[in-house]
Amino acid sequence: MTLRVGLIGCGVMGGDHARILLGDTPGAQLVAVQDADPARGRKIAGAGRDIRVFESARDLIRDDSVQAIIVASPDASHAELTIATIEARKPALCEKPLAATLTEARAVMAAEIKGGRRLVQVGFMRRFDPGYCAMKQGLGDETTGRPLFLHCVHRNAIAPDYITSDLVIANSAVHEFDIARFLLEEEFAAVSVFSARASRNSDARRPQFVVLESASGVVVTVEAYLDAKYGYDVQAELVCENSAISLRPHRPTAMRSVGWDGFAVESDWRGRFADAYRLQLKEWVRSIAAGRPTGASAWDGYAASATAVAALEALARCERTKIDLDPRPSFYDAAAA
Ligand code: ISE
Repeated sequence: MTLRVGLIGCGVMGGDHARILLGDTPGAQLVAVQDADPARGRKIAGAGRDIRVFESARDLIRDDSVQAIIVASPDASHAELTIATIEARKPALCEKPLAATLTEARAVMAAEIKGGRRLVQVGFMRRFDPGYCAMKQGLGDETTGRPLFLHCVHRNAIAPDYITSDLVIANSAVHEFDIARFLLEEEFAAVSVFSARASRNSDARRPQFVVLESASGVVVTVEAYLDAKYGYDVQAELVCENSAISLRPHRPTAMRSVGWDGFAVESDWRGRFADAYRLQLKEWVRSIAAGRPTGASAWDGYAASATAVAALEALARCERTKIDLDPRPSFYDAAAA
C-alpha cells in the first residue's frame, strides 16, 4: 500500500522533504502541497506528478486524498497544524521545534493523549544518523563502561540573521539537547550557559556554550557557533569509563589536492545529515504501515524545548538553572509506543 502524503510548508526544509519523497521513499507518494506563497507550492508540484496545490493548510489536512502530513511550515504554526492533524486522526511528521512555547507543546501532547493513539513524530533527524546510532549501540557494555561526558560542537556557516543569541540555543543547540537525551536515555537536571565574546563575523548573535548535567551525573557540553564561515561542522565525543566514542567525519573519502589534504566540509545540515533525513522519512512511512511509532515523540519535542527554555533562563540570569520537566505521561512510556 502506498501512503499518500501531504506537505505543508515548501521552504528550505519542506523542499528537502519533497525531494526525498519524490526520489527515494518507497511506499509513499507526495500527493498534496501547501505554502503561504502559492508559487513555492506550485514549483514543488511541478517537479512530480498528480500533486495538488492547496491554498489552505487545514483543507489539505482534512482532504480525504491525504493520509499523513509533514509539517514544515514556519515554527510558529507547528503546534496548531500538528493538533489539526491529530484531530483529523492522521499521522504527522512535524519539523522541530514541535511548538513555539511549552504551553503549545503541552497542548499537542494533550490532543494526542485524548485521541488515544501516537500520531506525532518530531523531526529530530539526528536520531536516524548512522553515526549517532552507532554511538548509541556502543554504549551499555562493560568494555565501554558508563558514560561520563558528551562533548558536542555545532558550527554552522549559513545561519540567517534572524537567528539571535537566544535562537542559537533554542533553534540550533536544541538538536544537541535531543540527541544527548536519545543517547543517554535520561533527562537533564541542570543547565548553565556561557556566551563567548561576539564574533566579528556577526552582529546578530553571540557564540554560546551550554553545560548540561544529566539526572545521573553525566556532563554534556555544547559549543554552538553559527558564524564559523568554513562550513557546517557537527562533532560529538562520548567519553565513557573505559573508552571514548566519537563521530567520524561524514564523508567516506578524503581528498588530496594542491596545497590541501583532508575531508570536504558540508555547507549546511541538509548535506551533512542527508542520510538521516532520508532514513527518517523511510522509517516514518514504515512505522505508519506497521502501526508502531518511531523517532522523537511529542514528549521528546516537549522535553527538548523545556531544556532550551531552562537554558535561556540560565543565560538571562547568568546562573546554573534547574530543569523541572512535567511528569512524563505514561502514554509516552516505551511500552505504549
Ligand atoms: C537546523 O534545523 C539545523 O539542523 C542546523 O543544525 C541548525 O544550525 C539550524 O539553526 C537549524 O534550523
